[in-house]
Amino acid sequence: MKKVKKYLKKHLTKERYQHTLGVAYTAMSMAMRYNPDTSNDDFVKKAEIAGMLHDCAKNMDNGKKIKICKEHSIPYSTFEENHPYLLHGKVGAYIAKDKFGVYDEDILKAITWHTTGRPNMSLLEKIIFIADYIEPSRKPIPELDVIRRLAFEDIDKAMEKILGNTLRFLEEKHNPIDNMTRATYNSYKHMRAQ
Ligand code: DGI
Ligand code: FE
Ligand code: FE
Repeated sequence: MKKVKKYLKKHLTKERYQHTLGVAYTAMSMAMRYNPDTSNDDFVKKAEIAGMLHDCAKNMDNGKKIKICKEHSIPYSTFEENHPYLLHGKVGAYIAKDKFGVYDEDILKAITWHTTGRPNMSLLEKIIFIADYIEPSRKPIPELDVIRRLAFEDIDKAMEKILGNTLRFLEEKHNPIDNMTRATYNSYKHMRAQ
């Protein structure tokens, strides 16, 4: 973890580093709450690693992100090509693996999908997605108080609410929306309708 922290301090802005620590601690708290095997802390440790690394490629310039994707055959959509900031998850997972030897697929997926989510997310993926949204240094967002409570009470409801609010926010700002973000939202909405 020392090596990871050193890398992050070098490559992230001060605010982004602070956010990263907040996500890691929040993810660990949620992992303690939802730990599928309470006889050990493996899951909590995974949440810490995923949280620490989720935004490791956030401050990388867009050209470099595209270059890494091309060089390492990481598939990306035309939408992502036109909005390369959406690629920081995929590139981040590559760095986690290549630079820090993280091979756990669940951790790599949690990093990969933390921005748009995806249908059928694992528990760890949901935890990172939610921790990213609710960590203590997040600027005030509508309904943050409700979502923070839901995060520890009903994780799927928290997912649905975050996705719904994110889509509303993007639509209000007339920002284009990635199909994956919409697909993720629909999957949680349907889950509730069943
Ligand atoms: O990297 P962070 O800022 O910590 O958080 P993030 O990786 O979740 O990125 C958040 C931003 O991504 C937020 O402003 C909403 C935006 N976003 C999420 N889905 C989409 C999207 N932006 C566009 N244009 N389209 C999407 O589908
Ligand atoms: Fe991010
Ligand atoms: Fe983040």
